[in-house]
Amino acid sequence: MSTKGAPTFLEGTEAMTLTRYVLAEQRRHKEAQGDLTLLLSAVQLACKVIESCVRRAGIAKLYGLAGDTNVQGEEQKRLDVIANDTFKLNLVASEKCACLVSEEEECAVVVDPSVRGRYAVAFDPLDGSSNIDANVSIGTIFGIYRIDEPDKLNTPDDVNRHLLVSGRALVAAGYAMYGSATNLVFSTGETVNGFTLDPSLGEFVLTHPDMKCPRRGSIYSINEGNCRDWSAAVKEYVHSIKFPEAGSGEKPRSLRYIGSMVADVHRTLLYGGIFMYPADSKSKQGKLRYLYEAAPMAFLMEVAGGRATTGKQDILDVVPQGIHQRVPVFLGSAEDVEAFLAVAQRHEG
Ligand code: AHM
Ligand code: MG
Repeated sequence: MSTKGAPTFLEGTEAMTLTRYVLAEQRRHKEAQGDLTLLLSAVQLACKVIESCVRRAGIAKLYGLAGDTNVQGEEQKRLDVIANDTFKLNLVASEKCACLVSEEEECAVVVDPSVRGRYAVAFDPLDGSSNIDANVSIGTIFGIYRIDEPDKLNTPDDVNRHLLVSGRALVAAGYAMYGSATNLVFSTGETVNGFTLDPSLGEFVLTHPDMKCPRRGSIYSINEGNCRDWSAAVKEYVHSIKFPEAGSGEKPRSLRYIGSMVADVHRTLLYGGIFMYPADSKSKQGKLRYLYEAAPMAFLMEVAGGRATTGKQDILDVVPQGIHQRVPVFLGSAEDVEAFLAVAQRHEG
């Protein structure tokens, strides 16, 4: 075959990398100033650094507790602390952030005016901490908001006014999953795209363009150990999918529960089904935090055609009262979430 006149590429360089993708998106939006592009580069780099620490954790003796507890009263693992510092340093260094909220920090971090940008990022630097030492998939979750008046972040009230807003204000959200491969899935609201880290290139390559959550799935995902404390609605719904009515043509669903939200949501996005972390009689608000767990995942799920609800309202419509607020979470295939909502609404009466 003649290659006369054709550009020559080194092997691998034709791939649509995350860097190229984000630049192409910036060019498509004529009004864009490139700030979000630079911020996403910082997120990408932070995820690569965290992935490298996760991969070497056993050898570099990074497993185990850091000896401290975070604002949720949970023991911090060494990797939790490393991931938090990595994310924070990279975001601040981008000079595109005005403030940050992290699962591992009690208060919002306001960036010094000399390097302050116009975005807020809420993140869980290493989600699924209980799985770290067992080498089970864990991840990083992030949500990005625009701050209209970054120079007016002077008091805690200013910070709350900008941060305690519904997930509908998200301009981008995503997660990295450190699993058998490392994925970075993100959206700026039009499509959800999944990238896989090619370790030989050190680049995230587009492997899952325009991800769509199937309308219906055959998997349910919930910590069944909490069933004693569930509401009557959750008990009834879970029973109904395990014991479908005779003659309905339905088969009992399969249970898959990893205990890392990132991994459970990633599978739900790909295969469909429903992921649930409900409120129960012991945890009245549920377990998952709004700004850096529930809202970013709900944003991705809705863009991918799925649904995400607290059981009473769409997760994206919740306006949190505090930066670490928890909410009940039911998300996944639209038809499965709607079947749960039908049961929940009947119980609400
Ligand atoms: P973490 O942020 O401290 O890791 O906690 C959140 C995690 C989620 O990844 C996961 O969905 C959930 O906690 C699992 O909780 P449980 O062990 O109660 O089932
Ligand atoms: Mg978490």
